[in-house]
Amino acid sequence: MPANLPPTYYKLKHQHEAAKTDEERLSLLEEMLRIVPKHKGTEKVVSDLRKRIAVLKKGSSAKGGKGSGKKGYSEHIPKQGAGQIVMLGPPNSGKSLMLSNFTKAKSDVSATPYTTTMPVVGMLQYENIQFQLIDTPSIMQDFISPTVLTLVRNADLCLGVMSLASDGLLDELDVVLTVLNDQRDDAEDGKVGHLFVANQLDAPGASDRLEILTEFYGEDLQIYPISAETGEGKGTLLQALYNTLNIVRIYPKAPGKPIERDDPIVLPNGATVLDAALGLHKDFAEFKFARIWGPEWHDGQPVSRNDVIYDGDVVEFHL
Ligand SMILES: Nc1nc2c(ncn2[C@@H]2O[C@H](COP(=O)(O)OP(=O)(O)O)[C@@H](O)[C@H]2O)c(=O)[nH]1
Ligand SMILES: [Mg+2]
Repeated sequence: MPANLPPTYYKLKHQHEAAKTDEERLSLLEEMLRIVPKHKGTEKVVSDLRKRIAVLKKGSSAKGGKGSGKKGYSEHIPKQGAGQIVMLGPPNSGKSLMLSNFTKAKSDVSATPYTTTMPVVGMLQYENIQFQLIDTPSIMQDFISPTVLTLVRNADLCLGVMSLASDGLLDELDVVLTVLNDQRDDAEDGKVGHLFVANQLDAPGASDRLEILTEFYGEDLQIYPISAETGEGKGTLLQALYNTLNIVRIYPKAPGKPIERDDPIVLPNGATVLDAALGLHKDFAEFKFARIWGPEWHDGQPVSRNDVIYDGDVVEFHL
């Protein structure tokens, strides 16, 4: 019986085949298991995934604490979706609750500090695209795991997660800023963007602490007050994440077919018509001509391959 698996499943499967470490494999298998529709036709796939996950889990606990050789997560996590966003913050700021409440992934949430010991990946839906959101082990003054540093360096965007329930808020923010500044010096292109959330807006005393935070940092940092618990502020945050990632969504249109805006090609801001063609498929690189729709253009106007396209444009390629 055909399983009818969603395209994302095959994408993950492909990444799983290319994965270099058991940790990567495990997290991809877990993600596959999460997204597989559960019905009669997928029973075999599901049980196979469960078995493989069990085997990998056993393997990693058998390796124990010391273990020689390379351990997975000091390498980076393969990027998925429209941008990789790495959360960074002190213990108990609510990183794991954000991941659990804002994505389909689950990360252990607990009032016990340092509950999160490994990065956890989830997909964060924004309109018609998804960002990859990564929960990380908490950082503190004199210890940051090398894993977290690697993730920060490779991220498209870092999201500092602070807690409005904490009296140590300003000191904690100092630690996060130090890490971000150090990493920025090391990052290859020197510019990993960052935003902050002031989480736990629903906690007692939160608005007083937010006022203090804004007074000290409101001019220098982009700070978004949210509650991972109630979801307050989430919409504004998502919009800000999209803007800071500096990407555009382009909609391909087949000749003679109506314009549809459900399945965009995501490209960096400043991308050209040729980039959009390549984003669609490598065969489109040789297109004969292209027409475009959008506020910057006349409807259906011909464009050349080096023209820069804008967020929301619709492009029709003729081969
Ligand atoms: N009231 C409230 N509690 C929160 C919020 N976010 C996290 N918490 C609580 O804070 C504690 C730590 O959360 P967790 O996500 O594990 O923090 P992490 O260490 O940053 O991953 C847990 O008890 C959560 O339930 C929030 O927005 N509002
Ligand atoms: Mg956590």
